[in-house]
Order: sequence, then structure tokens, then C-alpha cells
Amino acid sequence: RRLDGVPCAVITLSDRASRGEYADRSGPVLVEGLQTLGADVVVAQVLPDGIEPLAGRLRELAGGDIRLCVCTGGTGLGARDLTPEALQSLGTRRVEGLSQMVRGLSAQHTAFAWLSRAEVVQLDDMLIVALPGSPRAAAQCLEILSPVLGHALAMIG
Ligand code: MTE
Ligand code: CU1
Repeated sequence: RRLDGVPCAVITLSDRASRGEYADRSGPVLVEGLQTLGADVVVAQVLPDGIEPLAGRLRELAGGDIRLCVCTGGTGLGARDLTPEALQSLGTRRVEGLSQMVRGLSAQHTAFAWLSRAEVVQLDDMLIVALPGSPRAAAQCLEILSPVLGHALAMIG
């Protein structure tokens, strides 16, 4: 399988899910998708929207064993959609082609895909993938990226 044994994290960004106002469904969808690819999901958590919670957590994770961190939510145009800004604040290196791949192939499902500020970036030896928030979008986007994630991680080293 494409991600056999790769230590992964899944982070859901949602103010409401973090307050317990509704159950996070996208995180579990991504955990299952990654496990199906063979990955070892060692972190799965919900954080509130905003720059600091995500940036702080990613800074911690970057020092450890996690090679792939898949985030969901906060890529839209709302005032609290700040996932791309959190990634930017860390001085990450953008993998422009993979962001384009996510949007371009998602557009086969919905034209709203072009509204997503989904991103793929590198932070040290961790690849960070920031996907839209709905469970359906998260599943579709992971599927879109799955053919290239293994090779991307192999290049990072
Ligand atoms: N991408 C895919 N593959 N499938 C989807 O259903 N939904 C879009 C888009 N990308 C969608 C998608 C919608 S409706 C929005 S508003 C944006 O992602 C941003 O989502 P977010 O604000 O939940 O991060
Ligand atoms: Cu939308």
C-alpha cells in the first residue's frame, strides 16, 4: 500500500467541533482513508480555528516522527477560515503543484472547489496537507492526492 507504516497526524480545524457543538466527522473519515492506505495514524485531534492553535501544534509535531499531517477545515473564505494563514506563519515551503492538483481534480466534483484555499506545504521533513472541511471534500481530496503522497514523502527523505 502507498503509505505503509508512515506515521501520520490528522487535525480537524473547527470552532464548533472543538467546543463539542457537533461531532467531527471529517477527521474520522481521513483517519480511515489514511489507514486504508497503510498509514499509522498516531495523532487525531480537533483544534479551534485560528492561526495560533494550529501553528503551535504543527511546530510541536515537526520535531517528532510524524511525516504526514492532514488537516481538514478552515480553507474557505470565512473570517475564521485561517488554516492557510497558520501554515504561512510557520514559514513553510509551498508545494504549489499539489495544491493545484487538489483544486483542479476537485472541480470535477464541484465548481466550489475553486473557492477552497487548500494547500500542501513542507515543514522540515513533514508534509502538511490542508484540505476543505466537509467530510465529502476531505475524502475526495485525500483520494486525489493518494497516488503521489508516497513519492512526495520519499523525496523529503
Ligand atoms: N473539494 C472537493 N473535492 N469536494 C467538495 O465537496 N467543497 C468546496 C471546496 N472544495 C468541496 C471541495 C466548498 S463548498 C468550499 S466552501 C471549500 O472547499 C472550502 O471548504 P472549507 O471552508 O470547509 O475549508
Ligand atoms: Cu462551500
